[in-house]
Amino acid sequence: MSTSDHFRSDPDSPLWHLRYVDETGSTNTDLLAEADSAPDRTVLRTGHQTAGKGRLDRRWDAPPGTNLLVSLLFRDAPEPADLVRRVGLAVLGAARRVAGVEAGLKWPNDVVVDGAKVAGVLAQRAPNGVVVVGTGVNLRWAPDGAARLGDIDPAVFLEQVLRAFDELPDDVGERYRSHLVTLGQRVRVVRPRDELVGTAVDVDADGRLVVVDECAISHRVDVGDIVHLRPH
Ligand code: BT5
Repeated sequence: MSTSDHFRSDPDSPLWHLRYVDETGSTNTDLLAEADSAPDRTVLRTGHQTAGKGRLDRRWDAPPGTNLLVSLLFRDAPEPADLVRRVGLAVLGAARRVAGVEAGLKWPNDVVVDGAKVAGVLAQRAPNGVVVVGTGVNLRWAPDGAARLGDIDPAVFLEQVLRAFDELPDDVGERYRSHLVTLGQRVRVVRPRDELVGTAVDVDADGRLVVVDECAISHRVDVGDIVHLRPH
């Protein structure tokens, strides 16, 4: 089944163009293929992905009908890093409203509850500058070691994500920092070619994590996975 609809979170916000398909490969891939034609703020949700994508060619899993799987397309977009922050904060807002759960953000793109991943965000830019940001939010199902928010209708959760997105201030820098549980932690940064251990002290304007290593040398990390370590 495939449906389409429009949604405006309040009278001053632009329309979201909502579409739903029962099954597809990846909602991010689908919207990237429409980068030349789809209107700004197109939202594609699916009940099941057969090739859900994480970062760095990893997979995103969810059994059919269990979780929120959605991608948002933005024209004239700011930096992808800014949109990743916005979507992460919007998922946080929806988790608070719908499930009463206070989630946090883990650099670069995770939403966590008590340290366990409950959602991931993937931003991709098309050659024409359009940015597609996808998120998978665990509602009724989570893999081992991950978290889920509970028996929540994915469509209801999505509406709250879009509302929370529209309520964000123009500059989300401070809000993002205040929810970033990575800051101040001892971390191991696992990068494609090496690892780095240090303390995460800041995120710069480009979204890079600033890590001070044990020799007090400061590193700006743009790609990598973070393991939160116990303090010394
Ligand atoms: C992410 O990647 O966290 C980005 C996930 C984005 C998924 C959405 S769903 C809608 C849209 N369409 C797509 O095709 N993708 C987006 P990353 O940080 O690389 O995390 C991927 C890793 O998380 C995997 O290697 C698994 O270890 C783990 N994982 C897979 N499914 C998971 C789940 N449901 N919950 C928690 N962890 C999961």
